Amino acid sequence: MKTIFSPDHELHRSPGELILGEFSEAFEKPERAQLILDRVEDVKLGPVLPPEAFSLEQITRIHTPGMVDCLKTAHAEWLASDRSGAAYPYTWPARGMRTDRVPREIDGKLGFYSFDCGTPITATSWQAIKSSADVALTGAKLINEGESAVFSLCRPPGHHASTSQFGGYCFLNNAAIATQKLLDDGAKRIAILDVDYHHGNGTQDIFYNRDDVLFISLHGDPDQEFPYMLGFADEFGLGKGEGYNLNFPLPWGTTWDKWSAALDVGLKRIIKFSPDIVVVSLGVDTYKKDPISQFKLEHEHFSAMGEKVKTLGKPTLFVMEGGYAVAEIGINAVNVLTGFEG
Ligand code: Q9C
Ligand code: ZN
Repeated sequence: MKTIFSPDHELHRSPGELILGEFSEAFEKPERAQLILDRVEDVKLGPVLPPEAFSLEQITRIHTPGMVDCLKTAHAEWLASDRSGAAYPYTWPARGMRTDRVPREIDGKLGFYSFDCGTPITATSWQAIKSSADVALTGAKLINEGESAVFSLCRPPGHHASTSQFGGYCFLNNAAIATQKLLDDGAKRIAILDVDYHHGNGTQDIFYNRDDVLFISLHGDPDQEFPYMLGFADEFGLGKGEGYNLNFPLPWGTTWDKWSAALDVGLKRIIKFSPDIVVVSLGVDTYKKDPISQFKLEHEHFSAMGEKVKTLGKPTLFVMEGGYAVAEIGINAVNVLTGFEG
């Protein structure tokens, strides 16, 4: 399997995040991508290729121009307002407030286009964010050219980002952008399988009204876990999209037997949908030693996960999402890929 990777991911480095009431070291850090790449090379998964640079139009198929512009210019505006360090939002449009206009000042704008305070923008973040989307788009292009599976080693991750809000360490929704390209290039139906520990709220929201994209997510119950306000079992899609969204919220402590039973149900739904292509939002924060997560998957379960996805028999694009047990992130992520390859 080919891997798409860009060293530009290093240009995004969060100075820290607010956790348990304290400003602490960020979990989403550059070492993650490097260790996954090291493992790809160690097991000789296949060639590692750089991304192609795609036009911004491919990104604005999913995200609003205003949001994209904010990601690009926020840090310069931050500095121009006499700040230093990374740009952090701190206030958001609450119920009853105006969302029909974009605030003029940087603090208002950051709040308008985000939904949490854990996703700061540095001077060089945009280049990393754009490269991550290009990594996903290049993977999509290779699938279109006939590859049966590609690994887009994206960083920063994407599945929490919606059409117009970044958050949860995510800026652009790489999996959604790749999915739209696959459709634009001729696919009729795409299934997105999100196995990250956290609900892919951005991806769900982006495709919630559509029947050409089936979104399936297994994740920590939002009654217990981030993002708390989406990802429940009664969210089935709306309008044309009704029946094309399926969530499996699972409790803290979930082990492979329960997790894989839910996956089997999700896979059955995918088979019934008969997609042309499967996009996997590949987070490995379901691992038992993940520092911010509460599932109990072990190394071998990631291989078994890949084997199960393989049974779909569809061209498959793997898009890297979360996973914060950094020392073992390479083993877990690449086990899914080698499990898939058999
Ligand atoms: N106490 C992804 O995995 N905050 N994003 C967690 C923990 C946000 C995770 C706070 C977690 C976002 C792509
Ligand atoms: Zn996650």
